[in-house]
Formats: sequence, C-alpha cells, structure tokens
Amino acid sequence: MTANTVINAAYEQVQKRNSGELEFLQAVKEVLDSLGPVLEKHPEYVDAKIIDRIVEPERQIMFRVPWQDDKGNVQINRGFRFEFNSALGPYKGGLRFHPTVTASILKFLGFEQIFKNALTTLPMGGGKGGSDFDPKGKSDNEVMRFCQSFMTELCRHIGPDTDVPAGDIGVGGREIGFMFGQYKRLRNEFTGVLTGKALNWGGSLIRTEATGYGCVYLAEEMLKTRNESFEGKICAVSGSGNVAQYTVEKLNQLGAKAVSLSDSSGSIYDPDGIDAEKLAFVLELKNIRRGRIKEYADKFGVEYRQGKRPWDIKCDCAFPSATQNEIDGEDAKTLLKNGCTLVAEGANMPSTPEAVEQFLAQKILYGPGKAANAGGVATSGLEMSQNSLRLSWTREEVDERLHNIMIAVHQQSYDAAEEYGQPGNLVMGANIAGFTKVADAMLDQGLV
Ligand code: NDP
Ligand code: 2IT
Repeated sequence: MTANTVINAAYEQVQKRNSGELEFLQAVKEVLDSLGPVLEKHPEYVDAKIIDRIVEPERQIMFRVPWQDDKGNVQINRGFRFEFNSALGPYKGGLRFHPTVTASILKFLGFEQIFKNALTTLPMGGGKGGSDFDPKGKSDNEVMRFCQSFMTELCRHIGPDTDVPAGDIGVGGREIGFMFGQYKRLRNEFTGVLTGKALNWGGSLIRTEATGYGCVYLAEEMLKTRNESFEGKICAVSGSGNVAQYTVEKLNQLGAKAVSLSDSSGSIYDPDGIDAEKLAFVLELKNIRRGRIKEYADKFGVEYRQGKRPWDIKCDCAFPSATQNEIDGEDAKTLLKNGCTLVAEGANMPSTPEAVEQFLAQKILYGPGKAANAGGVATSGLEMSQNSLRLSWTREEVDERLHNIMIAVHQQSYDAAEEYGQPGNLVMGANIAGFTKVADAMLDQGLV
C-alpha cells in the first residue's frame, strides 16, 4: 500500500467514526495531509498502524455537571475530558468553558495538543477538556459552585502523574483556584494536578504571560529567517483575553505597534498603538471587571467596529488570539492584499483551510498554532517541574527557558520542513516534527 492509500483509508475511518464533528475532522485532515512523505520513509509506522491509533483518543470521559445558580435554580452542564495520547508523558492540556464547547471542539484541541506538546521538548502527552458552561455574566459564587461540581467528577480521572489540566478560553486563575481547592479537599492531597495556579500556592512565574510571549518569540525566529525584526511593524491582534494581552505586551517590548483587539462582540482599531497604559486598562477591564472591549473605544476615543474582526486593518503582522476559524479565506485574501507578511497563531486553529492554503501559496511567514502557541503549555511543563522539585524559579529563569523552548520549537519545525522537501512550510514542519516524536515513543511502548 502506498502512503497515500494508508492515509486516505485512515481518514475515511475517522470520518465514519466521528461523523459531523467538523472541527475534529479539520484538525485531523491537516495533520494527515502532512504525513505522506513520513510514511514513505518509515514503513514501520504503517505496519504498527500508528496513524489509526493516534487519531483515536486513549480515553474519552463525558459527565453531567449539576450546580445551583444564585436564585436557587438547578442548572445542568456537560463536562468532558479527552485523554488523547500518553506516549510522551501524562496527558496535558487545558480546560475550555464556553457555550460553544462540544466533543468536536475538544477533540480537535486534544488532537493538536499531542503534537504541540511533543514540540515543546518536555515530557507531556496530549489531552483537553471543558464544558459548555458560560462563565460570562455569572457571579463568582456561581462560578465556584460550577467548578466544584465539575471537579467532583473530574478528580477521579486526573492526577499529577496521570493527567494535568490547565486553562484555556473561559478558564483563568479564578477557575483554576476553585478547581484546585475542590481537588485538594476530595483527594486530601496538595499536589501539582493543575497548572496556571496562583504564585503563592504552587504556580509558576511567567505562566500567565507565556502563551502571548511565546507566540511573539516564535514570530521573532520566523522574522530572523528573512533578516527582519519587529522594530516598527504594525500588528493586528484579535481577542482580548490572556493570549492577546501578553502578545501585545511583548510586541510593545520589541518595538512593534499593536493596533487592534477584539472580543465576540466586535473589535477596536487604535492606529496610535495599544501602549502600556492602555494595555493596563484592558487587563483591568477584561480580568477584573469582565467588561466588553467596546469600553476601550469609549475610553480612548478610537474606532469601535461592532461585529467585525480585525483582519481588514492594514498590518504587517497578524496575531489571531481569540478562537478557531476566525480567519476565513476572504479574511486571508484581505490580509495579503494589504501587505501582511507574517501570521502567528496564538489561538488554536484560527485559520480555516482556505486561509492556510493562501498563506502557504504566498510563502508569507506563517506560524501555525501548534508551534506558535506552544509557549503556554511549555511553561505549564515548567510549572510541573517546579512543583516536583518543590522549588520556584525566578521570573528571568522561567522566561529564558520559555524563550529557548520557542527557539527549539521553531528550529525543529523549520528543519523538518526542509528535510521533507518543503522549506519554510512550518505547517508541515510542525506536524512532522511533533508526529515523529510521538510515533517513535508509541513504537517503543508496544501495542497499547
Ligand atoms: P480567554 O478566555 O482569556 O480569551 C478569549 C478571547 O477570545 C476573548 O476576547 C473572547 O471574547 C474571544 N473569543 C472567545 N470565543 C470567541 C468566539 N467564539 N468568537 C469570537 N471571539 C471569541 O482565552 P485565551 O486568551 O486563553 O485563549 C485564546 C485562544 O488561545 C484560544 O484559541 C485558546 O485555545 C488559545 N490558547 C490559549 C492558551 C493559554 O495558555 N491560555 C495556550 C495556547 C492556546 P469574549 O470575551 O467576548 O468571549
Ligand atoms: O491550548 C493550549 O495549549 C492551552 N490551553 C494550554 C494548556 C496547558 O496545559 O497549559
């Protein structure tokens, strides 16, 4: 059988088994499309059915999450954890709380997490979980009751050497705190079972900043391959949550100018740049008051674009940092037409296949999420190391490790792309470099 026959047969089976799960199918197709040359070179992967095994989660957990709102009404949400692959280490990946969460969304995220985590060079398997619970508009007490109920079931499936969840959309320091407290109470263990913890009870410095900083570090490596730097570059950023906030901070530090932010209601365009003072306002607005990005436009007298994403804003670089499929084929065309030459994905799978195709065809610098946003989970890995050592490293030490990891993520992806005859194609490079590490470990560990 040729490599392509193997891949097509595997993909057909995935379609059959996961019918209608569009995001999961999209993520699987993108990875499988990169692997033809790898299977040609490694018939042992074909013989051991690595492809058929890697697309099937090792374990899928779905559960009911009952909780009571402030009025005393009973609410029911659905909880999930997809434990995808443990060849390289304990399952590792975030929890997403958002009304759009479905099995398909979490499976796409869990699947991508396998390869992303492999690229970090740290010993972590891949997983993802979450709930269709919407923290927006809920009181702190409601969020706490939900988190406690969610963890009451999840706690029997996770552990510091088994599965270590963290944050994602809708799960930040507040939610991690409530879940950690409930885990500790139920299990009677103070242990590194979650990452993204607060600094005074086991968290790591720089974890909060890590995804945004890491994305900019990776983009800096991409620019270096063309002898360019961030100095004076105009950058469009989407989202206004954790990843977007620290992307803007690092861009400012490196001399670039970030001119946009967004949320699910619309975007702001600030041609003068989101400087440190304005960013401090965003952090307070989003992390404490939990308000809408429109308030930025009101406060600083800039344009608010109701219901619009930032991709029609003229920019040199784009940093999608909100959610999946937020850059479609039309958006990509507009970005390219306006002279955008770099896209680095802070979010997971923010570009549709039609958008990716255009970025690759135009040979712009394109850093796919698996590589570009690996800094978050990498620093979670560093938090796990510190928890095991019962020590805390300094801000400088963690930042330097993060920076070096992002350099390594870029190098591995760049080298793999070159080795397999697609120089500069970091989609293929990241998929191949991540996949081969996991595949080799799976071979070593036998048929499991
Ligand atoms: P946050 O919850 O902190 O922020 C999410 C931001 O994206 C908000 O501005 C939110 O707007 C916007 N957003 C969410 N869903 C949608 C949607 N369906 N349509 C439009 N806008 C939306 O999450 P993070 O910053 O942590 O995550 C952002 C992205 O980065 C996600 O793709 C996540 O998977 C990815 N990521 C996160 C990592 C981390 O460490 N946190 C690590 C690696 C990747 P609103 O408030 O209106 O919902
Ligand atoms: O998508 C991701 O990599 C994350 N949300 C971070 C996962 C983690 O375990 O830190």
